[in-house]
Amino acid sequence: SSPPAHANADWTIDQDWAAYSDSEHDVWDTLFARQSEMLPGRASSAFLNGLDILQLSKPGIPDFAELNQILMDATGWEVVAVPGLVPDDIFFEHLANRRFVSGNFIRKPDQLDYLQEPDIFHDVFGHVPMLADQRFADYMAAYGRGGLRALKFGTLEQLARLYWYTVEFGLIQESEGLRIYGAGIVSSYGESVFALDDDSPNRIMFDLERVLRTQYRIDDYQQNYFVIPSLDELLRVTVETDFKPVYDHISDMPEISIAEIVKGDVVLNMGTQEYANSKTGQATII
Ligand code: HBI
Ligand code: FE
Repeated sequence: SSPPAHANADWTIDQDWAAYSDSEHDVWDTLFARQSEMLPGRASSAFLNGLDILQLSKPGIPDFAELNQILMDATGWEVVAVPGLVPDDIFFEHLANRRFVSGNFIRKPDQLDYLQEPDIFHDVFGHVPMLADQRFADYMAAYGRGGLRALKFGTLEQLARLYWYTVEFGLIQESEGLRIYGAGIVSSYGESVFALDDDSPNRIMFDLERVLRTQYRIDDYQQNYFVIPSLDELLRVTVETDFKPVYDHISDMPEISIAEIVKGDVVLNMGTQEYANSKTGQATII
């Protein structure tokens, strides 16, 4: 498909920051206050550092020109405005070139908890703080390059699961405890609590092949979350792995459904806060 008439060939548009109304800035401030209050002790240190470095606590919707001065210096990334969802090839091309696309619109006051397309609060509050971390910044650019390859191989469905279970809904094991870093969680009031505290979902140690085989749900909180041991490890695994042989290897394996535990999974026991092999029960040191 081709970009709307007011957009550039790469689907970017002017953020037009001066056009936001007072009530739109108020929606940002309301969402910001609610999320930032609960995130200490829940969000990863990388995310909280990013909020701080990027000065996102300033009132009102961030002005990308200002934000980009800091972000560029930190990791070489910039945020560009788009009208909404963009085609996959355009999305990956931007990521590979260290441009994160953000919707320039904000949800209405009666949609604080639910919206269909990612708005500026999800995109900027949820995603951009992590892009101030060098390891995550490099991971996202590598993901963009991987996306362009996946389009050629016809394996976008598999690769999109990696984005879903890390960038959108990832958990990280820090020395102080389990933390959230996925944008879909940190930008959601309900899921920020559910993902860490609720007894029902599984928290499974990240395994690349396992994640690429796992379906996901877009209609409700996740039932399976994947836990990375560190951002260094996430970056290492993804840049050191040639995904083509992995796609080939899993092509005739069954997909894994949204709430399933399979042989080999290392799962967090919420009672003991220890990880154990799901079948043998043997404890795992991480
Ligand atoms: N466009 N604006 C926008 N934001 C996204 O997160 C996005 C997109 N287009 C495609 C896309 N995501 C997905 O197809 C990829 O995650 C695979
Ligand atoms: Fe997102």
